[in-house]
Amino acid sequence: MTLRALIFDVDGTLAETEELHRRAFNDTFAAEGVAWHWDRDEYRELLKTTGGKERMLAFAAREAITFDAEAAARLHKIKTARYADLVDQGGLQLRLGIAELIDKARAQGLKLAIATTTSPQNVDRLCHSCWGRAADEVFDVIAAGDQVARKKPAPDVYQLALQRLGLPAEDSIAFEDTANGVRSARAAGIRVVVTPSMYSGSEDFTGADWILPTLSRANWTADLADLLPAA
Ligand code: XBP
Repeated sequence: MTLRALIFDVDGTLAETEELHRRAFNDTFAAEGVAWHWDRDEYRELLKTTGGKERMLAFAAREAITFDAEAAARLHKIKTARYADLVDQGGLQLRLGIAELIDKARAQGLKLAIATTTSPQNVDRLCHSCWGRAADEVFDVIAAGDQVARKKPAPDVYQLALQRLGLPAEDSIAFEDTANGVRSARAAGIRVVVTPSMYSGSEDFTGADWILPTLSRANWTADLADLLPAA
């Protein structure tokens, strides 16, 4: 097998963004007169549903609140704008090892891709904040959000990333932080490294090929070091 591409999840994997997403949801609810507030324990539970619109719909269904896809889309638009403002305020940092791995992969001619549940706009804001560059200047391929019919844990977004890369699953490695992400990558036939994040630490990562605290070079196992681009 020749490694040709690295495919990254975004939220929780590139950076710990979920607290900003949670704030953006709560600010939106308050601004729109919606009497919902998601604390951390509630949000950990709600994260089992991937995608912001889907998450609001799942919450409303659980609470037996009348709320439809149109209402979810309207609130989500406001939430996305609020999230962009929060990211633009700065303070987000790439997780340990990410910047170095991406630099080295680029230098060695590997393709770099994104496979995320969040929107392309949010990926772009994060790249501007963390790299000072647009997302398509950092990544060759971006597969995101509503570009696929079924969000993670379905394989769709990873299959779309592979299709856009023009590569078979065997030539890639995925980087994830959640059980849903691991299932999605594995269902697409891609080997996956998981680095648990602040909200996903207690999840069951069965199926992951590697579980590491961070992507820092010091944490790589010998077999991973044989595959990934090093210094
Ligand atoms: C994580 C998610 C996202 C964010 C919210 O996505 O589940 O839903 O919490 O994003 P990933 P949106 O880890 O796959 O990047 O509100 O933009 O959907």
